[in-house]
Amino acid sequence: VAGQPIVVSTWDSGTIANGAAWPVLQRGGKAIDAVEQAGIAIENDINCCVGLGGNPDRDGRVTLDSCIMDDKFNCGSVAFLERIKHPVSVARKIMETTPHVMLVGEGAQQFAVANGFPLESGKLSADADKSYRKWLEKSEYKPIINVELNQKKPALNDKKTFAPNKLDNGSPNHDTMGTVALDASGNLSGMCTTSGMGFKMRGRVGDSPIIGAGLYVDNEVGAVTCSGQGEEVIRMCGSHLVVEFMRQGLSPKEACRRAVERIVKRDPARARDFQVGFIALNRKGEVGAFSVQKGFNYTVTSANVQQQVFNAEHYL
Ligand code: SD4
Repeated sequence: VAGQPIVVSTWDSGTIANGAAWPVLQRGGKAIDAVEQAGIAIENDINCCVGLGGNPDRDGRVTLDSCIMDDKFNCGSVAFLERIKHPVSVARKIMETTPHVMLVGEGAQQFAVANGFPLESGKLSADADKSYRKWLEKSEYKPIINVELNQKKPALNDKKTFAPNKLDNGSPNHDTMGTVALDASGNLSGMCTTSGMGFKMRGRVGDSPIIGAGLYVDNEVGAVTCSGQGEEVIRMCGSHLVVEFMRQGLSPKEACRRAVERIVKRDPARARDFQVGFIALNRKGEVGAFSVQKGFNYTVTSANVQQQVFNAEHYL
């Protein structure tokens, strides 16, 4: 269906991503180009959770995960990639020029360098360095739910202690950028890019570079991406699950809600300690989102809404 282009990104930092994607869509460009621009823009931004300025793993090294998918099930992905500024573009290069979908670690870096991506210094950003030093004082691996929960825990009667929800630099921990877009020709694409959970084990890979987990696009149905505790998303094939719910006729929001419900139901008590939030865009240009906890938001840009941040409804 040719129609109105639209781009949707996770979190309110989605304004940066959408800000780069929208001009591409507005001039009639392709969704795949729009989402790549979204990824590049947020990877250029210095923040806790995406790109080389993000928080390191527990050995003090920043390792990046990203993937991209177009309207024809073409996809590319990188994981555990170090010292390369634009993992989303490396993922696209893998998609377009190799017989593979996914490259990781040293091999991904070698491929990137061979394709002209500069090898950066590997030095932590000032904020990440500060957060890492602070983290080393206790060296505890505690995923953080999200910034809004800083003031308020979900209504519970148990005595579980929650990790603080802000890093020392004031940034939310969960800030993986996922972007899905529909272009004027009616084609969908998506991308996801992240530095992963801060202070993760070395070698840990989350959902964000995994096709079907952190991102999935089926041009006949819709495009979905997510943010949050990657392990919980991987075990349910989260984004693919949301696409399949939409295929069955559910609205984007209801499809996201059903996937969240699946994740929570596995262990409702444990679900109080993590966040997962999905965003979905169907081929008609309808948008929906849903999260486990309060505090997940997303940014929508289209000719209709201009650019707006919405709070997602949540399960708990
Ligand atoms: C991960 N899903 O590595 C990512 C984390 C995230 O904002 O969403 N951070 O599990």
